[in-house]
Amino acid sequence: MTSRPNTAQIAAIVDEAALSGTAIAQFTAQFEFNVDEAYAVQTQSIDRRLARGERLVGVKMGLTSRAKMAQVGVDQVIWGRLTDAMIVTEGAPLSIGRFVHPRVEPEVAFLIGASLAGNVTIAEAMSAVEGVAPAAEIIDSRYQNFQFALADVIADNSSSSGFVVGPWASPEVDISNLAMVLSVDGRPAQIGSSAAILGNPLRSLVEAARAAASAGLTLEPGWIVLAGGATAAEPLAVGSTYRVDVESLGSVAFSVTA
Ligand code: 0L1
Ligand code: MG
Repeated sequence: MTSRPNTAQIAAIVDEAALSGTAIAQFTAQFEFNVDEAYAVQTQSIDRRLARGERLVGVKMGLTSRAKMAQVGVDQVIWGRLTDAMIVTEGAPLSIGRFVHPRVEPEVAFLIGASLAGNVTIAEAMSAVEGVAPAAEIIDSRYQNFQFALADVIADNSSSSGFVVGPWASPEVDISNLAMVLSVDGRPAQIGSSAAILGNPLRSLVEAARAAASAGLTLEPGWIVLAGGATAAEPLAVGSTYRVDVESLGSVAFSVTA
């Protein structure tokens, strides 16, 4: 173990790794680093983005399904912040030149219609939702070999990198058990159910309200909450097209360029 940098210095390291698309070593392999410190780092790294002009547009929940936990060997629900710079426009090609080793996973997105924060019930969470949509999250761990421990991934804004959201549907749609398929170049690569997301993606929204409040944040009207991947993620390859279909909600697709 070497002497450790402070949280602001660690925030600068993860922020610069994300900006330059350069892989870094896990912090937990170098010094003692706990979850509270990791969330402090996440806040400070996002503050650096906001200082550069980015805007907070929501929250992502991570590792909300067993498939996701198994893929990365971390078994706790985590969260991160979404900024406008992470928005991928549907239909526009996504250039992955700035990423380290990007992957994509099928998700359900919530559009927040009324402020939500703290310990809320599923019914309260539901009544704050203006729309639900199929979504794809592009994750990109900044750690070498996509390997990390819990505190590392939290400090890295829970691998948040990009997201694309399909058409908004009515919040009246029952999203508790919808078939979800992630296709690569027209072939199904991952098949799952929205029930894999904490039993019901609305539970993930409840967790998002609690998590945001722990950092002094409120889920604001107009914000997006990504409920988490229903299946393991697939690596992105230049020239390929990725599509997420969610039963009753529709689909969202994007293509990848260098
Ligand atoms: O569920 C997720 O969005 C994943 C968060 C971090 C773990 C990963 O990079 O796969
Ligand atoms: Mg995700």
